[in-house]
Amino acid sequence: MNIQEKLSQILAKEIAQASNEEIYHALMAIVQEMASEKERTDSRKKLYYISAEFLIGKLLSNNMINLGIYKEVKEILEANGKDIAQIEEAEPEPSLGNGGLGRLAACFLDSIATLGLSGDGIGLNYHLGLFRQEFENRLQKETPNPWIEEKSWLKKTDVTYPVDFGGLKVNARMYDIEVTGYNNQTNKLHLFDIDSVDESIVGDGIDFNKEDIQKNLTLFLYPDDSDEQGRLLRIYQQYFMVSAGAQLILDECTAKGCSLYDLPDYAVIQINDTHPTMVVPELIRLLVQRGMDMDDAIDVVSRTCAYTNHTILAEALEKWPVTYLKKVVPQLMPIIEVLDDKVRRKYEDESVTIIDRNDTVHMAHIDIHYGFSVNGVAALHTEILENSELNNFYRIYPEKFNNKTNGITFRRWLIHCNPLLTDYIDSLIGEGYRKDAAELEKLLAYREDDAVLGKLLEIKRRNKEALCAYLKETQDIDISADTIFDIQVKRLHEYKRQQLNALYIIDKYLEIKAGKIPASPVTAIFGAKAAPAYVIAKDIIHLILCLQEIINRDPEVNKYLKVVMVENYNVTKAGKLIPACDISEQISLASKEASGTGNMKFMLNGAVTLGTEDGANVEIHEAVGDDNIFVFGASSDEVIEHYAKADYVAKDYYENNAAIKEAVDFITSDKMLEVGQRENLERLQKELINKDWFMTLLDFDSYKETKEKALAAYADRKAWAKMMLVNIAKAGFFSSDRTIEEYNKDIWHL
Ligand code: 26V
Repeated sequence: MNIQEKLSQILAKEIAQASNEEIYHALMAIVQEMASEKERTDSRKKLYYISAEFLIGKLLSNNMINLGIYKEVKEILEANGKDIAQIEEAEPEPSLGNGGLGRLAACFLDSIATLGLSGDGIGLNYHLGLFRQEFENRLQKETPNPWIEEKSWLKKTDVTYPVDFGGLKVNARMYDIEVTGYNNQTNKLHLFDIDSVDESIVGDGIDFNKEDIQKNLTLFLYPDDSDEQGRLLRIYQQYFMVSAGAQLILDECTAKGCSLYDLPDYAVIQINDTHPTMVVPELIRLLVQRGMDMDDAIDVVSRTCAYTNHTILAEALEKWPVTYLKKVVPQLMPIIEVLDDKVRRKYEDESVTIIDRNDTVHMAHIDIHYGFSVNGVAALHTEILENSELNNFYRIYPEKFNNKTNGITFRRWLIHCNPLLTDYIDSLIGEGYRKDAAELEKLLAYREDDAVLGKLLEIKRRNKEALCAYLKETQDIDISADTIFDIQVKRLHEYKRQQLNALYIIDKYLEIKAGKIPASPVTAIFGAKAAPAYVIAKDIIHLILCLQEIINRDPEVNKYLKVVMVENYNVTKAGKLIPACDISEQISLASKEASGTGNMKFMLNGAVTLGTEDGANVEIHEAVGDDNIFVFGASSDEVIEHYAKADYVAKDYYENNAAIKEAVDFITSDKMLEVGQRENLERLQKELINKDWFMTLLDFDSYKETKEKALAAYADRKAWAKMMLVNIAKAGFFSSDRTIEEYNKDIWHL
């Protein structure tokens, strides 16, 4: 039966007569059937990618692309008067991650399946994904974000495991989501859940009773950990995930005939940041329970587990008080104590212990001592781990440390989100780059080809027009594709410095008001969610929304400058914004952004980066060369030195730099207070003048100067198109297929 017949059969009516929801569900059924037919048979050794987050996003179109039926389905729908974009709207987005770390895990699953490797994901089945963001009075408001419908991608299994929290016993049930590879096999994402979760306990906004574990265990992604109950719930979630995961891993290995002593020949566990770290003591506990002696168990587990670090921000490195662990996972504490004791006997250095003098357990230290590999996610990041942040560990275990520069799946971030560019690339260099991303370099042959350059500009223009229409429809905002689209989309965090971009916008606004008319009109576009308890981050959102209000309605200014804050930025919106971008803002304080992956998505879609020498920007710079990127700001060495000497004083910049002073003062001007809240704006202003921990003012001049250069360069359309072309051509290195090949070659050995 062909797809058209199948579709009509499932719908039991004419396609033209069916609703978008009905078609979505019918296509889901077809995809699921095709995907299961390609289910992988396990090889002896298997990878388990264990992660608290898998930011998979909507799945329908991506699965259809990977199964090779997307175009056919699109045409069938068109022939019946249906638009595939409308069908996509019917799918709820599973936002099972916060940002980069979770999205990376999703890209990796796609690449693992595409490369035909034996590897599955293990995670949690959050009923409510990352909160939905709404703007009310120019402030962020959080509301629940459900995604599980009666028919969903989740397949309930009969696999269950008991999980014991000192006293409270629950039953973990496994749900599976099929992970299709591009022209290849199907792997699985295993998500654990309990049957008793109760969505009705959610009260106002995203409030809920954090103590009722039976009802809330997998209710929310990453619940707010600003209070003790929230932190305890995180430990419950983490242990639930790793205990069920560890039982699954041991079951699968023993089913393959593995003696538990040979575990490292059957399984490799990649620990995605420290959230799954308890898998180490839990596996040791289970092996001992099955008769192994403690030292052997520690040795076996240490040869099975590998750890990826995703941040050097101190506040993001997990440390749990012993009292918390004793309460939630009493059975693990004796094991953690043994692990600590072994370290203390071997090394005198207090900084490498697992339990410190304040009775706090450093989760990353467990991974480093009792895993066989430690990797950073970009060259600079790994270098900082080795030479400063984790130097004391690096000196003990230099052989464990390695770099794996992040990557993105081109199936979602080019083929799906930018069909115009994809088709055009296909017509120029064939489809080989889809499996071997390095082939994109063939595009360099067209560097001087006016027709090709003109076509790239035309495609960008059409994508910008599509974004204009989308923003008009969804947020009733009018912007023009004739302006430069300057985009910064990512989580809101002070180190990412959305506030630097905002200060530039204020400066520009003041210049226009003073009669200095810019040569090229700009639309500054933001998208960002702030953690619900992160006060300053929410103040920065407020600032941007106030600027949007003031600037967009000022007829003197809005001809040259507009500001748009996209509501509820998520994977789906990223897919609409990224193809329409001219200038990609990657302006974190050097040394703070471990890698960044948005930077790669923009580059692949022909945007030019305006960025600091941070994270993977450094490697993007190396790839495209000085002429095809705009780099500014203090270097990571300089920044690290400022922190070491504690010699950065924001107030000096504020007092001695007139442009900075005017921009910062404007935050609490009468104009701003007309539309904004005094409390938020004053707090933010004080923070910038008196603290500015992420050195916004330090880089203001250099940012402004470099951004002006980028805006001026845009005017020479042909030269700009060449820059676009080089960025696309050099993006091959940033395919997650390359990253996964490296993980496999150096760490997993599948
Ligand atoms: C976590 C937290 C949690 C508590 C409050 C503050 C805070 C700040 C940052 C984080 C980061 C968690 C780890 C993470 O998402 N890292 C990101 O991982 C990406 C994939 O490797 C990488 O591209 C990003 O640069 C990195 O920030």
